[in-house]
Amino acid sequence: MSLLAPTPQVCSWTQALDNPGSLATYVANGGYQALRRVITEQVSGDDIIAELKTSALRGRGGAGFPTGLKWSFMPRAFAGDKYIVCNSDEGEPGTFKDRDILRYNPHQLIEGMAIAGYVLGARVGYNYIHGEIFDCYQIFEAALKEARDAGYLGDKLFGTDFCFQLHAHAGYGAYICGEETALLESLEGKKGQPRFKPPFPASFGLYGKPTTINNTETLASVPWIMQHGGQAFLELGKPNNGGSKLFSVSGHVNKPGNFEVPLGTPFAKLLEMAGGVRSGHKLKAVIPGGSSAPVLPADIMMDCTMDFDSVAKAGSMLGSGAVIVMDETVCMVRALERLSYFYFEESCGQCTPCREGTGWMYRIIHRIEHGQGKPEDIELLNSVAGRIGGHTICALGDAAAMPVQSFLKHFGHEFEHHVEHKRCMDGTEQ
Ligand code: L3W
Ligand code: SF4
Repeated sequence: MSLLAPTPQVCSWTQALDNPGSLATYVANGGYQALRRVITEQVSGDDIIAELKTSALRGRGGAGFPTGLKWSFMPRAFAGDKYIVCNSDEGEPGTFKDRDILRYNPHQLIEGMAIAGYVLGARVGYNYIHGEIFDCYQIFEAALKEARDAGYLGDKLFGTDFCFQLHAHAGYGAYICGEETALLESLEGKKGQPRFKPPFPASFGLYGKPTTINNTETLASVPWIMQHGGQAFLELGKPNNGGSKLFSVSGHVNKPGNFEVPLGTPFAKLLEMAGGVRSGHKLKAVIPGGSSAPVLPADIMMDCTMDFDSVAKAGSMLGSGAVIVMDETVCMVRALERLSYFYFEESCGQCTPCREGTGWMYRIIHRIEHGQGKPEDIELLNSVAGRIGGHTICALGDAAAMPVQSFLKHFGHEFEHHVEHKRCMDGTEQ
């Protein structure tokens, strides 16, 4: 499978193809055939969902929820308005994969969304694109126009009665709008604040109507599954973790970037593909799934394979597949201070534990980092983190608490050193 270019096995897609994201390139490489087949042969929604379940495709936005199961929650017999929404609100620190699908392979996403519309009985879809990647919004808009002009979107597709309209929507850059219900609120023109769940969007979604929301990479994986079959997709990866996946590798590596590898690939192999740890330095720690995922020390990561179940077993989350690599020069107190500030800034403020707790955590870490920490601060930090997780409307609260708990668990000695000596372990004054 190739998520970043319409041709498989293209590693350096921008060099290999003149215009990788164009409709002509996509169609020349088999694009829109899956959509044509399912619509003209009237493949049943049940069969397509069964294929997705066989594929073991799991959500690529962070939660890893099984896509076939999610689609099965939609009341498909319901004749009223229903929606398919793509979450391209990529804002998780360390994550930069969905924007490259939008840039280099937008038609694969459009095809995946149209297939989803057909299966779920949605005649309208929206792609909500993060505000800070406006170039991607423009590229996606241009691809939508190409698809409409060529008859892949619109009324009576391929001469059948199926109609599907797809629109792009530019967000304004708030991280919280990547949470699915905040995204829906924002799409409705309201303040982007998460709703209580349940009800889940499958029963009460956009404008209160049944809605399925999937991540960009998830939906872009659907045409390949429809072309090659769920079993072939499953076999690309491993049981319960089908397919290949994009990993955004950043930090202290020689060749940061997006890498598409089968789920189950050893972390050591992925690190090697990213050029290894920058020369002369040693691996210290890795955040394997975006900033919300717990950090893991080097020895645990070097024994870990990159799939949802293995990373969970190792004590973290595969999340959105953003791999943040840190070498031995990183001060873990400084790194956590930076992360905590992000969650403090991005909390929407609805829940007291998150609104107040993220501020408390940031201020405690800030004073530890800046030589004003007190011995009781470390326990206080753990206690505040423990009172946020599981006590909020949405996962941002957990996402803010988990890094704190994992940094203290694996690198607590660095926090103690800062408190005791008012400086980093490498001797740097604060
Ligand atoms: C109907 C049920 N639907 C679950 C649906 C639910 C959602 C999906 C997964 O958070 C994570 C978060 C971040 N009936 C259902 C049901 N669903 N039970 O299944 O739900 P959930 O609540 O497990 O996850 P979530 O709220 O979607 C996502 C983590 O991802 N994360 C964030 C990444 C951020 C980006 C970005 O910036 N683009 O990807 C990274 O790790 O912390 O834990 O659709 O409706 N009974
Ligand atoms: Fe808002 Fe935080 Fe509550 Fe989520 S957990 S709804 S971001 S205050």
